Amino acid sequence: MLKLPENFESYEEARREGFLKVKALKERGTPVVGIFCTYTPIELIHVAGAVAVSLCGTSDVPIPHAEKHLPKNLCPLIKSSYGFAVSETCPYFYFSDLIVGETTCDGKKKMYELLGELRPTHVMHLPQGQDKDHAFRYWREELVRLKEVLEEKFNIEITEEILREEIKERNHERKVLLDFYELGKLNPSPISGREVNETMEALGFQFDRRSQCNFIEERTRELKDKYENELKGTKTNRPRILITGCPVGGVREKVLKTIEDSGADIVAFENCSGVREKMVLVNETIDPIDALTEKYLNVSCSVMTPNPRRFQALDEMIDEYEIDGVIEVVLQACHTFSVESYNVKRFVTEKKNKPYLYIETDYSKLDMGQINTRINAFLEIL
Ligand code: BJ8
Repeated sequence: MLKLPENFESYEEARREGFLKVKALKERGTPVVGIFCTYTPIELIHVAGAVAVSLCGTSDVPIPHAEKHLPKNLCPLIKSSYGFAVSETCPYFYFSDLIVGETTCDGKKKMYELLGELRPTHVMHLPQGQDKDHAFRYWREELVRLKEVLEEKFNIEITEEILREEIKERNHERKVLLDFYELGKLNPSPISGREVNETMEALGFQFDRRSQCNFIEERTRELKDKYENELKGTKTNRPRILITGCPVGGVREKVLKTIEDSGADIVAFENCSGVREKMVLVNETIDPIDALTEKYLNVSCSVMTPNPRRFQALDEMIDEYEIDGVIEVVLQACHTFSVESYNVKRFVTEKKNKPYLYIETDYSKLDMGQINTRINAFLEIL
């Protein structure tokens, strides 16, 4: 069983410490922009002189507050995010000068209307597909509008030059993070999936981007050495699992920990808790707004119809990470991922000839026993 490093900062620790860091930034006059989604062109927020902080809720604690305004049968990520906001229990929301959301799923886009009553909220309208000619023009227009909103809000001019510099810097960060993720390609893997997931999500609360990169580069080096010196050439009977579907930050203990405690290694995440956004860099040679439009339009989320890029990513990842089984995690009432799961199952079992398990869950602990049983039964057949 792979152990977490001694200096490992859990997601919760990072989130808690981030409160003080964001407060200090605010006191120095740095604006804070709250975000929710991988479609957010984060480069524009950085060049506006702001820090971007994730407001995606991963706890069931604030959900009862949300259910006073929202239906019970709604995705827990949406209810948790809104519950933190409406109960004023999330300092990141409290410190946000602006919220940027996108019209991804129906639940989120309607929730933003309510959020707009609590904080200034700008919603980018996302095309529903990627391949029609006008999708690019439409999304580009939305990026230009966001740039103007940020310029006006923070009284700053975003020039082409600073945007180009930011794109380079962010591409460098993506390469560093991808290198870390790709440790999972080593067999046996030197890193646990839980560490990968917590480390990546904790980064959302660390605002010194240079030291973040240094930390990740150092950890990647350590783990490569560990593989070379201790693991290379050895065999393990732990099956290699790929996680796909919805973001899993809110079910980390219930699903990810159970998988690893039950004897498997999570070596890859094809979801927004993983490489989805990191695999493709922003083109540094063309107009920067065109480049960002292209980059973010092509995120392979199930809110797009059709969504061929997800299947392409699954195809490549199952081979490159030597996957033995795929587990899809869908959050309750997430219709796009839930409907798409039929095709994912067919693709994984028929085209890739790999076992597939579908788990639909929420942030409560009620189904822990059932999930445990299903995961153990699935691992038995691998
Ligand atoms: S790019 S995965 S972060 S939308 S909130 S769609 S789980 S019902 S989070 Fe997402 Fe952006 Fe896509 Fe990634 Fe479903 Fe819940 Fe909606 Fe959700």
